[in-house]
Amino acid sequence: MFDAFTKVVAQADARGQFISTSEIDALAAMVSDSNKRLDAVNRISSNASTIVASAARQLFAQQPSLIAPGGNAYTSRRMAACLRDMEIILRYVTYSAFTGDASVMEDRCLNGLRETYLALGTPGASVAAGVNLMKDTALAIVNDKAGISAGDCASLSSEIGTYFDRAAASVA
Ligand code: PEB
Repeated sequence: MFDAFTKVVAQADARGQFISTSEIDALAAMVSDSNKRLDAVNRISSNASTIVASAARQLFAQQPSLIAPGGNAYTSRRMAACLRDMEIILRYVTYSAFTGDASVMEDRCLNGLRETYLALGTPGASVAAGVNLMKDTALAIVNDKAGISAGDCASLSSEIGTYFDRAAASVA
């Protein structure tokens, strides 16, 4: 499990070189934007249940067969497992955004998840669709201008978007 700093160290050490100026510049940019990063993580974390519920409602509206008899989210037990899975994935996205590195999510959440869904008969493409819906809601909340001083969050938003994309791609 790396953060953006330890990842750079691991890569420099693998090359047997000092940390490069461009690596330092990239980390300096990250540090100078760190209040935005913490605000974004805080906004996603404190709205997690809204993000999960809204994405799940949209997913089941778009793919009603999931909640019809025989569907993978049919019965309260499977519905609960599905909502829980979406919350777990969202939680690892927030860890990745916090540390600026996806390795915690790759190692502890995504590694083997596709195989788990295959074994369970859970449609991975539908999980990916749910993750994409969470991405839309989460980024809308991150970019909400209300109650915060105006600033450019474009690169942070696109970085956070890549964590959702990775999660979706790993199960699709
Ligand atoms: C991954 N999900 C399920 C299971 C596991 C995970 C290990 C089996 C054990 C259980 O039921 O609890 N667990 C989950 C995860 C981590 C972890 C991400 C990461 C650390 O430890 N069904 C649908 C939707 C989708 C869904 C498409 C979007 O129709 C999910 C939600 N996951 C789903 C369902 C089950 C499940 C289990 C329904 C139960 C399947 C079953 O028991 O038949």
